[in-house]
Amino acid sequence: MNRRALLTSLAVAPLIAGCRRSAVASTPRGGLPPLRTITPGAFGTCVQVANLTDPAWLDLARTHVSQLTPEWEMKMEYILADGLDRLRLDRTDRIARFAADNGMALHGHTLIWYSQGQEAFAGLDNAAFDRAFDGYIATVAGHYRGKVQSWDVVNEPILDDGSGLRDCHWSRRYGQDGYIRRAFDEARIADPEAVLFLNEYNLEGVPAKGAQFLRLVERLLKAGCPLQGLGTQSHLWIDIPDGQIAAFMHELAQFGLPIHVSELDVSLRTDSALDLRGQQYRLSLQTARVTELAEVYMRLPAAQRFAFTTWGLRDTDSWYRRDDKDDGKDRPLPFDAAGQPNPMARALATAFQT
Ligand code: 9MR
Repeated sequence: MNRRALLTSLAVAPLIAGCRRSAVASTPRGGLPPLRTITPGAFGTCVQVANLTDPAWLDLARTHVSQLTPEWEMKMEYILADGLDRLRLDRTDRIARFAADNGMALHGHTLIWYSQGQEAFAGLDNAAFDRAFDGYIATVAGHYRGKVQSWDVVNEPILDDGSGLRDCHWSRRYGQDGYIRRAFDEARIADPEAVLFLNEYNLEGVPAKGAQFLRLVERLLKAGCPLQGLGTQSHLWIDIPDGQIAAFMHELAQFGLPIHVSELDVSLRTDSALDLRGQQYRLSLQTARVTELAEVYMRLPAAQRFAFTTWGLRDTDSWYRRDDKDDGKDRPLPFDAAGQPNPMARALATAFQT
């Protein structure tokens, strides 16, 4: 298949080239240069409104970050918590203001996700469902027009084992490709300028899922879907075989579209209680995974290096540290609880400066 040829007609690269600030040289801090100054594209993190009143988070973010992704307050779980008639945009408005005030880009996350919206959309007849689906995208993407520069229009459409696409309340109404295409078409209308992404996880670690994603992207583009960017979440794990991350990224790059490493973290945990490998060894494996990802990102053509986002800054900010299995020792993110660089931050800085 010739994905590059397919893409030559789409010419999306110039679209994002203009919205990027050039890297600014600045003084290393604590031995680590501000990541936003050395990352091609943007260096991003996720954010919750609660972070905006945490002085230590603010200091770290203003030093290293040039792009924000709302972690959950821009999802249906928050926006539709009071139902379809009373959209709650207050928290994302605060995040959007903070991003604008601090010269950071805002990445919208996420419009349509299989795991959200069931309750609000339950019991609607077909016509009401269509009005609500299109209306949600029109209202939310319309509200943030000019404030977000990019959107995860559809999140996580692929089954975990890569055997196909998920069946969900959206696919039951519009079909498995159909809901994705409809969401992109509506997002394009609501915000003609934003770069529109499809976002998915475990693409590097589960080859069958990566392959299914590539097939979906190819189908969508052939069908004329206004898909303009590819988000690979990169919730990696330490035992992904050497070379597998780079192999997937090479495939992904063949479309010629901007690539967003959109939610990087690498938990040190493994499933087996019999796994006795120590913390230092696990950190060395984590460094190897992150280095492979960052190095392959660096080898992408400039116009395809959209942004490199970690799913939190400090280990204590991570969703992994909030679940039942957490032992308080995991170090999935670039900074420790005190905001000091972890090996991950140094691995990123090394790769971005090479
Ligand atoms: O980190 C997010 C967590 O705080 C939320 O409770 C959860 C549900 O909204 O989503 C988490 O973020 C997910 C992201 O939106 C999509 N990819 C997987 C992320 C981790 O679960």
